[in-house]
Amino acid sequence: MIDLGLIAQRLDEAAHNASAIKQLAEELTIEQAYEIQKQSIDRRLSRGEKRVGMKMGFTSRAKMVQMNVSDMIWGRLTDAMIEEEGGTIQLSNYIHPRVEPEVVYLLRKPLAGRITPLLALDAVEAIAPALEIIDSRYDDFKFSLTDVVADNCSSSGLVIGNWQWPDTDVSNLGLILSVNGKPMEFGSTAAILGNPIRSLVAAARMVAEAGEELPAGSLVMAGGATAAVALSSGERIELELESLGRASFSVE
Ligand code: OOG
Ligand code: MG
Repeated sequence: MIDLGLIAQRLDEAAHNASAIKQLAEELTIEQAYEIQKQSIDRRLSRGEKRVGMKMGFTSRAKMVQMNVSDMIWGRLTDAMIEEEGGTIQLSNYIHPRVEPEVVYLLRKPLAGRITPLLALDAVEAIAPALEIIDSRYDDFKFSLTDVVADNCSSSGLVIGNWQWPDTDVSNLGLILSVNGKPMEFGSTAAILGNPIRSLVAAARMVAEAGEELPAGSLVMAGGATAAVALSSGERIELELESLGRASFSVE
């Protein structure tokens, strides 16, 4: 018998203490991996954190190729993960953080189950440019699909730019991720499943498969549009997203 609770504890402690652990030796099913994720996030909730939504992972080819994983995955977001837009993060709070450009949806209605893109859009209150800070708890950022699911999909932080109206067309917007003013990654929101709204559709389906729903007020991160970039101290990270705006933070 695999002790899922013990693995959840090890992953939670690794995240809490910013210290890496070895890749899991156990052969997990995907259901067991999601159960570990749930239990490790429950530990955070019992320390007073609040669920604020969901993140989608591997919704673009760029991310699948970079991490050598080819299935869509999802993780749970808590309020403690939200970093101030334009603020500064401390590198010492992370193991080996990376940043990636995303878009984030804010829901005005609950979503769950099989829905059309039109229905998904109808539930959107606002859309914003976002930066996700991912920080795998595994040595060298190396993992299998079940390892990364158990580790809450490397979820660590998010920075949200200004909210825009939900009718803003985000299907194909150019984006630049720069470090200290130097462009590092170029891309388009179309890299996210052809249109990021499809990520919201998938989020509603996957959350329902887990017996949950996305309540009104949830944030849904659509997934990285380009490969992620490793962070170092002294850097200023900025995302410029055509017609949506910017999001930025500094690393100390
Ligand atoms: C896993 C998380 C994937 C995304 O946007 O595709 C993800 C990882 O790359 O460590 O956040
Ligand atoms: Mg991401």
